[in-house]
Amino acid sequence: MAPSAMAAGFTALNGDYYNDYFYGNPSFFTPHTKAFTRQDAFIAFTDGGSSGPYVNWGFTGTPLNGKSDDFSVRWTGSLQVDTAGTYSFQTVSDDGIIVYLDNSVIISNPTVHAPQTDEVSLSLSAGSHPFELLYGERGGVSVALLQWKKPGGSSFSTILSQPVVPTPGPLPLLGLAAAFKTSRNVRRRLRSRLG
Ligand SMILES: [Ca+2]
Repeated sequence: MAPSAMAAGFTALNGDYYNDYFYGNPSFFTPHTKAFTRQDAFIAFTDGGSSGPYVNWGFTGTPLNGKSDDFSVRWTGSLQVDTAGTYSFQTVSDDGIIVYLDNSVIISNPTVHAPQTDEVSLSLSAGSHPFELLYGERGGVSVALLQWKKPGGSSFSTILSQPVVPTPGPLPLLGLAAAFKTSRNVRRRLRSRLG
């Protein structure tokens, strides 16, 4: 398929989640063992401390269940650009964040900080661009957001994986709802059998 025929966005967005804070150090990730990996639909997560286009981290049912401090994520993937031109990228981070595109750092705010916005504008060719984002949460509020503004665009929007994959946040709730429904049906059947 020609690159221009593919939808703009991430063709894959692999999230490797780690149990400790990376302290803004890219060398943290390789020697450490990740807690789990999942495919994310976008990068727009918080623990509820900020308003915006966020979902909760969705750690329920993962090895980071109950964790809200001292974790890190390394997202890797491929960013598909359908139209050549000037793209603006914007992150909101709390805490450290480093973004690579085409194997170069395009945003770096690696310190422990309250939510901060960083922006960069780049000229990009149409096609596939290697992407990596390092992020970590030390304590308190956690926010990780990546948005882009396409050539000629007037506002930022969250970059989605194409095809769109389910958001991780609601899944555990859907699972609980299904489990609850099942247990209710089982109880009903038991009651009808006993009664
Ligand atoms: Ca924090």
